[in-house]
This record gives sequence, C-alpha cells and structure tokens, in this order.
Amino acid sequence: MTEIKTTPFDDQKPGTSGLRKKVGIFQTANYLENFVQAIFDTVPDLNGGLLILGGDGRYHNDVAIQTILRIAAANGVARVMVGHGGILSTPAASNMIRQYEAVGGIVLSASHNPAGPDGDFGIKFNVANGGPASTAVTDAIFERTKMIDHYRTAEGSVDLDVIGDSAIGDMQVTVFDPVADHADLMERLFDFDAIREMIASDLSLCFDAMHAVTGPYATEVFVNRLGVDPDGMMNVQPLPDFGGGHPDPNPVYAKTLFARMFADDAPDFGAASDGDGDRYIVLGRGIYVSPSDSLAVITANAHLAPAYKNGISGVARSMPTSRATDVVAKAMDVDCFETPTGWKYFGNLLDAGRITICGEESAGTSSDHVREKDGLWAVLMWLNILTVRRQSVMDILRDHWGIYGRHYYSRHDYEEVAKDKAEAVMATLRDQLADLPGRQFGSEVISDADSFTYHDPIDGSVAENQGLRVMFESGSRFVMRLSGTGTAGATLRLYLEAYEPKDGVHDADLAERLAPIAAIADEITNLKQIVMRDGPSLVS
Ligand code: VG1
Ligand code: CO
Repeated sequence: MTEIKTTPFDDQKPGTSGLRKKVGIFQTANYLENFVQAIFDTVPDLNGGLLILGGDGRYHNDVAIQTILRIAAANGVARVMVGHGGILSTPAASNMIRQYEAVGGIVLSASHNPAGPDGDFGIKFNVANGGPASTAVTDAIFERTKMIDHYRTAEGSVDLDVIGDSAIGDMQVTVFDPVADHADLMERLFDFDAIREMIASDLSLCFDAMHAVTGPYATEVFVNRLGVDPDGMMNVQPLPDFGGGHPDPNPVYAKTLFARMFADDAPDFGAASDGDGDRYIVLGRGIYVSPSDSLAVITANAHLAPAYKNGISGVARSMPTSRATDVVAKAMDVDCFETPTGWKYFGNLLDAGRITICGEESAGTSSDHVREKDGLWAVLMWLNILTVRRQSVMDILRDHWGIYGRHYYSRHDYEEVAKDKAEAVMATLRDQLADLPGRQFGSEVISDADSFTYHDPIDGSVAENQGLRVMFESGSRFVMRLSGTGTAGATLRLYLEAYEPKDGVHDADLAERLAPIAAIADEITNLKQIVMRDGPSLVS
C-alpha cells in the first residue's frame, strides 16, 4: 500500500446522479483518485466489506475500474465483485448490491450523455440498499474532496475479460456475469410463459439497445428467454463510443426506432434503453408513450403482473413528471408522493414500504425490486400488461385517457446555454412567483406559483430550490429548472403540461395543444430573449 500526496479539486460536487465531467477531466492526474478516496473516507464500512463495481462500458471505463480496484485494495475492502468486461447496468448494479448484501457500489456512467475521448464520463456511489447515496452522503463526499491531501493505492490489476476470482493484495476480486441474475429477477416478477406465448403467437417486437449497456441483458431476456426473433433486436453490441450515437431514448436520438414504429409495416411493440440501462421508452404501432403516461398506465395496471397482484402500497413521481399518475393514485386510493428530480429521493419511501412504484418524466420507471430505475423492468411490465389486456398500445392509452383524462406533456431543453443567462431566466421567474397567482394570460388564470421544496416524510430532511412551478386553474402547468447532469454550460429545462378531462379531446396535436402554455412561460420568464434562442434545442 502506498500513500500518494494530492491536492483538492474544487469541482467535485455530485449532481442529480453522481459526478459527471468531460473524459479529459477524469483523465487529469489524481482527479478520479481524489474522488474515490473521498468515498472511502466517507464510508468507513467499506473497509472489510464487499463492493460492487462496474460501468456502462463507455470510453475510459476499463482504465477507471483498474484505478478504483487499486484504491479499494489499499483501503481495506475485503472483496470487489466486478461486472464481466467491467460492464454493469445501473439496475443490475442495484440488484447485485442487494442480492449479495454489499456495503455499496460504484457505478461508472454518464448515462445518456455521449461517450468517446471527447465525450462524458461519470461516477456514482450507491449505498447498501442498492440506491444512489442520499444528498447527505454526497455532500459529505464533496466536503471531503475539498480537503483531501493524499490517497491510498496498491499494485496490481485484474483481467476483466476472464470470469472468476483473483486478488489485488489481500482483496479478493471476482469478475462475474451480471446478466443471468438480472434476468432471473425479471423472471420472478413477470409471467414469462404468457409473454413468450404472446410473442410466439401474435405480437411482433423490436428493441433498440443503442449500442449501450442493455444489449446483453436484452438479448438474454428477449431472445433467449422469450423467443423474440433476433431481427427485432437493434444495436445490441455495447460499444465504447455507443457507435457514435447518443444513447438517450427519445424521438430525436432514437430516430431509427421511431421510423420503424411509425412505418406502415411497423411491429406491434417497440422499446429502447439508455446508456446505463436505467431508462426506457415504449412505443406501439404509430404511437409513442410519453414517459409520464407510461408511469400512470403502469400504476393503474401493475396488478396484472404476478409480483404486483396484491396491489401497490403507493406511488411517487418526480416533481416535473406530469400529474397523470396522481389522478390514477387518487382513484386507487393510494398515496402519491411528489419528490425532487433524481432517483435518490425515492429511496426512503421505497425502504419504508410507502411506495411500490415510482418514476420520472425523463423515462425512468421502476419498483421496489431494486433501488434504481430499471429500463428492462418497465418494458417487461408493459409486455405483461399486454398479455392480459390483449389490446394494442394505442388502445390501452386511449382507454386510459378515457378514464382519467389526458395530460398532454412535453419537455423543452435549452442545452449548453451560458450559465449566467440560464440563471437570469430562473431569477426572472423566481422574482415574480409571489405576484403570479390570480393573473390572467389569454384564457389561462394562474392559481399558484412556487419554488418546490421537498420534506422527506421518512427522515425529515428538506431539499429546497428544486425547481419553479406555475400552476393554472385549468389544471395545466409549467415547470422550470436547471439540469444537474450536464457537463458543458447550463441546460435549462421547461416542462409543459396541459390537462384535458376524460370527456375532452385526446387526439389533438401535442405541440399545438401545449403552444399556449409555452407562450405564457416565455412571456413570464423572457426565456428566448435572455438566452438568445428561437426555441429549444431538444424536445422530448
Ligand atoms: C436528468 C433527468 C432526471 C434523471 C437524471 C439521471 O437529470 O431529468 O430525471 O434522474 O437525469 O438520469 P437533470 O438534473 O439533468 O434534469 V440518468 O439515466 O442520467 O442516470
Ligand atoms: Co441512465
């Protein structure tokens, strides 16, 4: 064991989902080392314990894993379990931590952000429940990075391509195949026999893994266990640069899948996942299911899947996620919690058994089977629902809107704008919040406006400044917040939502239906003028 002198970096504060920076920053001498040592300093239980380690396979993954293994050995970790080839999806990591009772896990991912030498890299620490560390823990790690003056490291490395046991110093290293455990878990939750039968008889399916981590997991589940024709599987080979693509499953970046699902000979069902396998999208023939709607449909239908047949204890959604799920929860008479953006805020509710299902507008949905969002889980949940209802995706959505009404929903991202400009937009809105209620814009009257504060009902912690909300009497809403996952400039997110009651018009054009709310948001915040853009750079 050697102690290496180092000096702090001042920018190691984790964001919504870990520390994310350009690859070049992570390649700076001691940058990764400092952050990893700060984790070990903050979580002393890792000494003598089991650590789960892996990443989404992006560029620099393998190098970073060897560095972390050496630091782990020097900090007294008893055993590390690493995904084969250093690859581990985020939901599989969460499952491994729980299944093998690890003290925690380190997941290397920048999720949907592009990869490669000029792309992004990220590191996230998950705790013993399998979920992302709470803000209290990430704040403590950040404090530690500001005063770090040395890190510990050992000699050695491990061949990540060979499954089996080896060692670095006294630390045992096990390279394992993570795919089977996750597939087994899915098989315990869903009715694979019924899904296999439906796929064999009357459901055509295609799945796009976007050259990211989900490929092997999806192949095992869909092809090997459910009999899907391999022709339906797209981009299943994980690549360090994601094939030059952008593994963010949305209408813009999953263009090929969208084209396929909107073609005349489209399959019945389409889905995709993101860089680290925690997000998903679902499409039917000629229809894209908005992630907020997907959460609501899953909430209303989860009891159709074996593991959820006794109902759900409650549900939670992140604040900017549409309120479609709230309407379902009310009808089912279960609690619906509204949490800040980021999966870490669901952990306490899941651990306490207050919720069974939770999700975000950004295409993450999951349940209490792990403590991360789980893309494949959500896709399988849809398939399980289809086996029972025997309807098209489009008919399921139409039925849903006919019962609960429709929340037209869209997110407008203004990416890579100057930080001061993005902050000026937020300040413009924040300064008006108190005066907005009662004001009329066209046919819309504002009922409420605030800055979202979350009071965790389990541990009493408070999270302030989690986004600005403007609510209308019609049930419509817009929300504005700054992204906490970007690596260049600031990304301003504008979330638009318009409510149409159950007997209203459910097949209007999405952009047209939301245009009045977008115009009001722009008028109040002066957004386009301040950031000097004609419109968003990404609509999802
Ligand atoms: C985004 C999403 C958020 C998600 C987070 C991590 O955060 O909005 O819902 O939890 O990414 O997802 P932000 O702060 O940029 O809005 V992932 O798939 O990158 O682990
Ligand atoms: Co992700």
